[in-house]
Amino acid sequence: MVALSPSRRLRRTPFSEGVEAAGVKAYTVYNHMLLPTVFRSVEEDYRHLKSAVQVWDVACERQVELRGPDAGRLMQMLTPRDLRGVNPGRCLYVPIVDETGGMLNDPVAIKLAEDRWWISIADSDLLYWVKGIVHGWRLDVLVDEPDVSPLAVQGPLADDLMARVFGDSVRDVRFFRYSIFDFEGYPLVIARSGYSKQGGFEIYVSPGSIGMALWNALMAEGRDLDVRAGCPNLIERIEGGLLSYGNDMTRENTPHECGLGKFCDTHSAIGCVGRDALLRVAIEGPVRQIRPLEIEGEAVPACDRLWPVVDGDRRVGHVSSAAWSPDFGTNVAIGMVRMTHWDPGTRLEVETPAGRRPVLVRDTFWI
Ligand code: THG
Repeated sequence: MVALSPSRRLRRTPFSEGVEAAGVKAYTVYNHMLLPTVFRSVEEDYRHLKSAVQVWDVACERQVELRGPDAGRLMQMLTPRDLRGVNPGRCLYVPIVDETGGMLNDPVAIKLAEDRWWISIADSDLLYWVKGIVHGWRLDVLVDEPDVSPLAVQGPLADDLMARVFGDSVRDVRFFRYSIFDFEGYPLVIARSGYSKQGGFEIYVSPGSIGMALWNALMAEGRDLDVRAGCPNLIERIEGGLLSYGNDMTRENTPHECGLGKFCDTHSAIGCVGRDALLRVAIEGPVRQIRPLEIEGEAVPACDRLWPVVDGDRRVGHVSSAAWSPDFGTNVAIGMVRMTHWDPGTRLEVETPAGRRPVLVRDTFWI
């Protein structure tokens, strides 16, 4: 690969200076912002994530803030997940769909107050969809992108590191809940969440001007824990079945095809965009769905386009993400498979750039 040309469109983050000092080796672009993908090597980063603690610049998880009397009504229009009974202090993984039931984003929604939400978005320009709905329905709510930059602390030693910086009470934050903690006089939202299965926190750093002070404090306090700069790890996220919008799903897919039916309460989500379309697909059930797939043979190259999954000469699905897993000694993959071929144990083939390989449909992800 070649270098990325800096420009105003390709946004840096409040932590970019720390990321560069830590020796970042590769970036991707996510929500028009830099997102590190490799520090030492994907495999070395993976090993370290599973054994120590890492600090991740995930500022690219931009917030769409909803503020005003109609914020709650708008949030429920945006997702088929039932939000009644949700109180401030909660984070929720919510599918966002268009009027056809097609996935627009799969963010984490944070309820800050009855009249205030953050939508912590995956890689699509959700702000424009939200502003369009507000304008079309004449809702009384302000929508914008605040100066909030998530910093994730992930790994088995995350609690120990966070307790040193924020005090022991940070250990009491429960999964997908948040509390407010002070850093140098600034109140910060800290949630137990993050894009790994190793456990940890996400700090919603605001304002960005304190970003490097917090980054440096975490690095200094974690020295003896072997804290390192890290980033979402391809191998670990596939093992854990964490989906990537734009890779594993797009507007072509319904939440049910993505295995996100458990986050849809389409009957009770009155007023949500796409409800009629989803009621139909919820009754019928999807005819293809995301599955964990094991690709046999040597390590496969990076999956930067869909790899056809075939039964003989018939295309029955595709692989969208794949990586060699050192822990499981096989290529782990995420794909979409037609219902005629999706039963666990089904043996198919996948057309990779390294040739045709046997592929096994699994029951569950690896972790
Ligand atoms: N954290 C925050 N914002 C984000 C992400 C994040 N925005 C972009 C992207 N990640 C959104 N996608 C996901 C995908 C999976 C999860 C969170 C965001 C996730 N899933 C858990 C799982 O599948 O095991 C838990 C889901 C649940 O039980 O509610 O965490 O990571 N702030």
